[in-house]
Amino acid sequence: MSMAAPTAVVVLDRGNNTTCTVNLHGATVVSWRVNNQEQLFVSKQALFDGKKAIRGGIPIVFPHFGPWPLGPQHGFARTSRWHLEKAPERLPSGDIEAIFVLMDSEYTHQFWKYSFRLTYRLILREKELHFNIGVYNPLGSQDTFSFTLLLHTYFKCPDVRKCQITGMHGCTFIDKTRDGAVYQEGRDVVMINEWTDRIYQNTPQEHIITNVVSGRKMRIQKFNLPDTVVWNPWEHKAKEIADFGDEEFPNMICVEAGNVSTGIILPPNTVFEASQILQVM
Ligand code: TA6
Repeated sequence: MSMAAPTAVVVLDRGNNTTCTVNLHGATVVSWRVNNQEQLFVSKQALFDGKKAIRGGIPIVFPHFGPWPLGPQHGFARTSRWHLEKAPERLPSGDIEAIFVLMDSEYTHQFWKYSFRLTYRLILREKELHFNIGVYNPLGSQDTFSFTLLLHTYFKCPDVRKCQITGMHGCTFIDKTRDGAVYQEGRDVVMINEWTDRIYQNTPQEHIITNVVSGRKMRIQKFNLPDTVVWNPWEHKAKEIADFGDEEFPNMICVEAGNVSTGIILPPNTVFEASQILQVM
């Protein structure tokens, strides 16, 4: 008798149609519904074959943001099978908590020799989703390693051209649409009306995105994640992405909290912690 594949999806259900769904492939949050309103974008072409990163939701980028000579772009965390360490549980506050873990394995060692342990704790509140990430270099490990880390969040929106993103004014950014040239943001709010792929550095802890789902605002708070990537492939690049619909680019905006400008150096027996809070306003 063949054993059924273990459940690949974990649902945090707070009631009132407020839920968060996590695919164990990459511990990718693939849905966050607040009073039955989906806040995240997942492409209709997204693949769930366990081979490719899921196109949408909140992929976890570790241990390397961007093209990586040692392995897959954006690292292996988003294409690894994570373990559910703590099943969804209601806290005294009424919020729902779940914890996911990824440890080094034969799969990860083919790219990166280091021992590590990633913990990913989600807390679903009434109109907020909290993320706490721990990166551990275990006791007994001989090696110091460095890594970059980012939450690659795809927010859903009716029309990206109407979104305004606060919190970038004065920040230096690397513009990947202009060969990685470095500029300074002069605008109080960033708006998107073309292919946009920018790594804003040392950004404030808070961003607000206007005109997301139902014309609401999304508040992003981030801790120990000093960089913010803003991405929309626009029409031309969207056509080049197989698991992204040609007509989908107006309905998403990636605003990604990360620590990607300089590698985080982690000696043995130490931990790096970072967190993010998303709030529907
Ligand atoms: O976060 C922006 C970015 O680095 C873009 O350059 C684009 O490559 C995007 O990530 C998606 O990357 P992926 O490997 O998921 O196709």
